[in-house]
Amino acid sequence: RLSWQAYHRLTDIHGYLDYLGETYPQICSVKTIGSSVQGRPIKMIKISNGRAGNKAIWMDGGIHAREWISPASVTYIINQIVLKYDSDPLLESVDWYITPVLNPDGYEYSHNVDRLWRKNRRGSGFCTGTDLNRNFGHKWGGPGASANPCAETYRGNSAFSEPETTAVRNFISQPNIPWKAYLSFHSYGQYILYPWGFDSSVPADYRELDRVGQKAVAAIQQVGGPRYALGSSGKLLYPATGGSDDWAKGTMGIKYAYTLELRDNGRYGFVLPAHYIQPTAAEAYAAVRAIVSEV
Ligand code: 0X9
Ligand code: ZN
Repeated sequence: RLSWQAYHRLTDIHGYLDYLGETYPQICSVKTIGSSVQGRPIKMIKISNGRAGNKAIWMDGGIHAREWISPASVTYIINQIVLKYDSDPLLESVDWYITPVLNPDGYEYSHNVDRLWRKNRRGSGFCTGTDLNRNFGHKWGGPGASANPCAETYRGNSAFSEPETTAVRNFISQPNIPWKAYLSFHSYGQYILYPWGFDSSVPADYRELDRVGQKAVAAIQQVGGPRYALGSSGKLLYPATGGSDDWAKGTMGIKYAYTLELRDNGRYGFVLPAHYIQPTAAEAYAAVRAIVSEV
């Protein structure tokens, strides 16, 4: 129903999730976990055989509107999980919670109006939008997140001021889900990043995050991908507060929190030609498998 040779619009992606829910009702259920500023649904697919003792894994894509390879790769991963679920013990041992487009308004805006739009679509006029990856509630309002609504990294009015981030908080905060990993998909730069992002310090267990990250780096190379760089985002990139990964680990206590910055290395940047979807998504899936098998 979806192809991975072109980038798709929001309704096609959501239609694909609904199709999976209808076609594989024993393992797939689709839930709207919230609505965007402009009222679009934020859809999440849960893939599970309902077995007690499964690990819970969260994945999101499309926090940043222009990073089209992220929803494309996350939907590819969904497809792989569903098609191979019965024949793969690794996939079956997980309850997958996956939201391919966390910023649906921004995603549509990047298709309709401004290909390089990053933020959500809060407000209107000259300075629109909040950077959702500066709006999560761990060390919100610190370095690397602007108080200026005109900035690309505007942090919002307050932590979780946006319905898109609130939807994640509400879902993840539910009791009795044994979260093991939180994986957020972005582009570009070919990085596997772990906390902290808020400054250049690292968590006490960073060696373990690095060990598992190395497995992901190796898995990507094994499927013919490039060598992704691995490290804490505050060191490898820049300090930036209010990210989803820091909140997942720092506030929610989810040990394995990663941001995957997919292709490319800057040649095309955010405007990655569609023929790169297939290899990029395949290496993202390999990285996910490597991480999940270690957590
Ligand atoms: O700056 C970001 O939000 C991410 N890079 S992007 O080019 N996709 O915008 C990196 C986020 C890393 N994590 C934290 N800073 N917490
Ligand atoms: Zn991003």
